[in-house]
Amino acid sequence: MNSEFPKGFLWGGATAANQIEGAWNEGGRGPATSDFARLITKEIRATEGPYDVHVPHNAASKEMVEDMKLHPENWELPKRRGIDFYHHYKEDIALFAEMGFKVFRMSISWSRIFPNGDDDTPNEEGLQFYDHVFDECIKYGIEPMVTLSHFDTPLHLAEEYGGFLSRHTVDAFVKYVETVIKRYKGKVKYWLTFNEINNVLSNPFTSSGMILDGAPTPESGNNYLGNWQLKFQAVHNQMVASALAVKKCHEIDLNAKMGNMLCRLENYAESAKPEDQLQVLFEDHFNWFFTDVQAKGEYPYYMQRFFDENDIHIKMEPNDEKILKEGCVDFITISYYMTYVMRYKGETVPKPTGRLVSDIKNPNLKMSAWGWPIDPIGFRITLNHIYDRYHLPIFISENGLGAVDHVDENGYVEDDYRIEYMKAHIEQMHEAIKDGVDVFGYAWWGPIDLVSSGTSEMTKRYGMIYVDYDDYGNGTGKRSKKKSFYYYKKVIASNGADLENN
Ligand code: P53
Repeated sequence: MNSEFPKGFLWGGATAANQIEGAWNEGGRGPATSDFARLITKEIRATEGPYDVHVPHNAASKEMVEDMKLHPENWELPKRRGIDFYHHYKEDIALFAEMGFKVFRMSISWSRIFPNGDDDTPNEEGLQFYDHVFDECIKYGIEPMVTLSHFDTPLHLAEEYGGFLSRHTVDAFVKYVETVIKRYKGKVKYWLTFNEINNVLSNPFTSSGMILDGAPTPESGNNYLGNWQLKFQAVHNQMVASALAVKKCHEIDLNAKMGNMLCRLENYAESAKPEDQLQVLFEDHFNWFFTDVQAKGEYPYYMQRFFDENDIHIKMEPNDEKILKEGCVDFITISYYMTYVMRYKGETVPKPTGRLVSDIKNPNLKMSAWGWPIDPIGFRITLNHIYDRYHLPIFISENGLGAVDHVDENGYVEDDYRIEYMKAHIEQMHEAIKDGVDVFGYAWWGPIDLVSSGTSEMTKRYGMIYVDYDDYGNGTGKRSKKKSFYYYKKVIASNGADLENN
């Protein structure tokens, strides 16, 4: 038997409001960008290309959003439905408690609190909903960890201000943050600012509320994606918003802590050629950049040359550098799913790819059904790299496997593939802890099946709890336990000492 994990290790699971809640127009909630992210099925990917070049998941025009408002029947928009957590939260949290969760990572839907994002007063019904959710968690001794913004910018801010391209959105965000931290003081100890903040480079619409003037096609969507000037300006504004959120958090609640959230991309060189290794360095910079600013409070040296030679001019306000310095996060969180392979592109000065899944296959790794390479050892490597760089406590805010499940008539799924993935990653996380890395918790992504972020599919299931809905919202919504439910329960009960699948 292995030794145990550190005492008080926070085992649990992670979700996001836009992928579980549904009830998109109930309880006074206003529309958010996620309500306009269409279903991208396998068939669509086969004809139109990989999901991360798609509109309007990653980019949307005013015309497109208008059409979705006027003719919703022409579009399949699953995030509006989620898994109806809004009406099932008691049942779902009870199931998490049965697995022994110590932490539940979730997000607040900003437009449930401020329907337009920038209203004068908050929506009391929205505030009450999260009171109920947190109370339910606390009842079972589950610590809520709350993401303030997880890919669902209020639509009004996107349409009228271009989302985080505008400082108006920064001000609105800070007011929202102040409102929820005050309201939930004593209930919520762990906060995260922006989910996968680096995702603005790939999904500027859903994550930052950036909206196009002209009609996008997959092609112009890509051109837009290549507009680094706009994207790095939005990133800057989000960095400032994040720092201001940290400051507010510390002012309001001395017991609360605020973390970042980075989609961690660990890159390998395709060969031992120095040029390939140089490409790794370039890509690493575009990943570390976000956490360097959020954890060290200043722009890293390596960005200046990239900005200069690509004609990128970040507009800063007089106090911005001071704000960044004063708003460093208390802990680091990452999502970890896969690793990437780099081949030299012949550039002296790099350009970020803005892609979420590597084009170059790693022949040494198996892939998920969605083409995501599975790399548990990469997890240990990445944890060491992060700790070496920041020396801050680390929380795994996401790790998981999206797979096609075959459910039997009793709602049971024999998901050994998911158990194997989980086991291998927990083992490597344990190795990292033994290496000396300070990891204080682990949240499995999607402990209950939910709508995929990238493709809006239900078919891409992550859960240990099965939810009876298909991609089109057909089904009873009934919850049932998969084999992995019992496995994770055992892992938690033994504090990670018993990882056998039996
Ligand atoms: P889905 C791409 C690559 C890595 C992480 O993703 C990503 C994405 C976005 O598609 O996002 C995170 O649902 C994100 C979650 C998301 C999860 O990974 O596309 O924080 O909201 O659901 C898994 O399979």
